[in-house]
Amino acid sequence: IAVGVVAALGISLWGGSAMAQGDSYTIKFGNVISAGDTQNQGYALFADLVKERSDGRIKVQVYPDSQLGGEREMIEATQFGDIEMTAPSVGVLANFDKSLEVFDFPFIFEDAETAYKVLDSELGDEMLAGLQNSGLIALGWGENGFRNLAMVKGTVKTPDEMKGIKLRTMQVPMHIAYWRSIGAAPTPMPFPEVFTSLQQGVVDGVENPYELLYSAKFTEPAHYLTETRHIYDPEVILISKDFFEGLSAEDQKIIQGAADEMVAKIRSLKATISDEIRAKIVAAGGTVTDLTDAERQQWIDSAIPFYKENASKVDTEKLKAILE
Ligand code: EAX
Repeated sequence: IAVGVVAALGISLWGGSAMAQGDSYTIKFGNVISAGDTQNQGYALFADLVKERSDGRIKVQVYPDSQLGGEREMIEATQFGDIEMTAPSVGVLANFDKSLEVFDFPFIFEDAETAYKVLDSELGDEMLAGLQNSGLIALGWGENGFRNLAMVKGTVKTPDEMKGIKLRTMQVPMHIAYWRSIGAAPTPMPFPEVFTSLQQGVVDGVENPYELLYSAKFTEPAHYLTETRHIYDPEVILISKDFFEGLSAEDQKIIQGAADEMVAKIRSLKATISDEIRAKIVAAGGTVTDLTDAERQQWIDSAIPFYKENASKVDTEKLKAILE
């Protein structure tokens, strides 16, 4: 999303700044991701670029590791301007803007390249722009990645084996509906509660990209992993709308430009991290199981009843456009 798009979205770049040209200020950027993970490497680049290009006037203070709370809480805090920025999973954000629910359909993207085609299209831009109605400006699509299963008691290979399994999910209605549709017992909770829930046996498993499973230490209790790649999870880089619109045009350009570079960096880091972390999980004693083609097909087929039930409940035009 270039500055041109920001302008096209009708954001006033020139008038009525609450923040005068040349002011110094701090942007608080909260996230649940571990410090040092690829996302936070991207956020750190963003902070550096913004500082450098504003000659030190604009400081971005990143708070990783759920220091400022869970994702829903931080989205609300950003809406109200208690913090300026956050970058939640798209599914959690879909609670605030239902048009994003189309990304919560399992197996909709086969690989990241296909996902990028959609995210970087007019459709993707439109979805980001729609967040203005929720008091948020989306600076771009971040990336969490493909989500895989991690179980405590043993490997799950087929969707049938999910019957009765208590699986921690995000607080995402479409995810909950899918897992329920295959007979699992989805247990939604915010990210900061997951580790303890796994340890205490409140849930039997969790699903997340390898990088987060590992850095959040979920793979210690849940070390039976299966590469299901059931959901591609883009994150959205958000900044408070009131705050952003109060900035000078110059500062808006600095922030948007740095965000564009952050997104590019995150994508390039994500291209290899999954395999690197997978190897680390195995080295640490975890079991990682690939699906055979036939098993993968069983997973894809398992989602058909869910699609039938839910395709008409979401933004059907957008869903169709993505599927095409
Ligand atoms: O956005 O809650 C989750 O499982 C997410 O993957 C995490 O918060 C990163």
